[in-house]
Amino acid sequence: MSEWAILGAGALGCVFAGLLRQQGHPVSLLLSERHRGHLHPSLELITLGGHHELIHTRPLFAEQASQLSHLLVTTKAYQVVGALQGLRGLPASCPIILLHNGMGVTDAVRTLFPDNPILVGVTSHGAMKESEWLIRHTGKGETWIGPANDAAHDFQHLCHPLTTAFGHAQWSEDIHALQRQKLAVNAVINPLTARYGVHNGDLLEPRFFEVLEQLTEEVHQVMLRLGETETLELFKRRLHRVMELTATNYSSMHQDLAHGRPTEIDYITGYILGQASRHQLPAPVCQQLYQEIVKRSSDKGRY
Ligand code: KPL
Repeated sequence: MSEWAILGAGALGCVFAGLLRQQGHPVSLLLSERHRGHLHPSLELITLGGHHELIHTRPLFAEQASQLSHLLVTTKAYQVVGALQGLRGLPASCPIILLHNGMGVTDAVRTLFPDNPILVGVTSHGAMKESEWLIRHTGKGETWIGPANDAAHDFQHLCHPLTTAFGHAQWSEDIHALQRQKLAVNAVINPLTARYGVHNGDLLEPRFFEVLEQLTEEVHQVMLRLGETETLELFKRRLHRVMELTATNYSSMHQDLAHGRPTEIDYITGYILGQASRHQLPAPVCQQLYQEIVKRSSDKGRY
């Protein structure tokens, strides 16, 4: 079985490491400098059924990149480029699958690795860190992958091991459309839940009705300009479904802000604002949320 390397030992990366290991794949975790010299502890995964499983992975550091054959990048959006820059020895044959939230990173990765197959992935699995190496899989979701450069067009076969491990993985030639649709959901749920300190499902309460409506419309207007064809009604239905399915989860932005980590605000709300300004669309709610999240992050010294 082929080995998968995971760059980004956050909640989602660790869950994916666990799911791949459960299917017998060797998995290596690319660790950052702060882990050097420390004993590599085992990952403990709390499965959807509540079982605790120890997951054995091979620790690797950037200078060992020449050993990689399949790379899943599960860092936060703002870490992708910096983390990949360290992997100069990556073989040109190694596909790089980018799984971060938000948009605006892929071009830089294409420039860094012009010969590697670059793929974008969109996933709706839920994951949460209980402590550094104790990870909870909080929701089973769908995973879609697709090509982000010419070299990646023949990589449909990667869906097979990923489907077996994750329960679902499908190929999309138009992965950017799916990435955009996920961005639209994140641009509504993430800043609102982070700003108000609530679970995803709480946004369905009447007290959020007005701000939710306004933000949804602003984001939808931008999406239309980006080529999206989904109607406002369908977008609202999709949003509600995500809020219902992830009702008891805290969004990733809520978790980042609550734990004093940097957020992906620039790649989610910031991206929407950039596009709104390019197309001269008003986006006052987006703008206000952006400022509030940035302020809260900087109050915590994280911006
Ligand atoms: O992707 C998510 C995130 O938290 O980043 C959602 C879909 C909002 C689920 O929490």
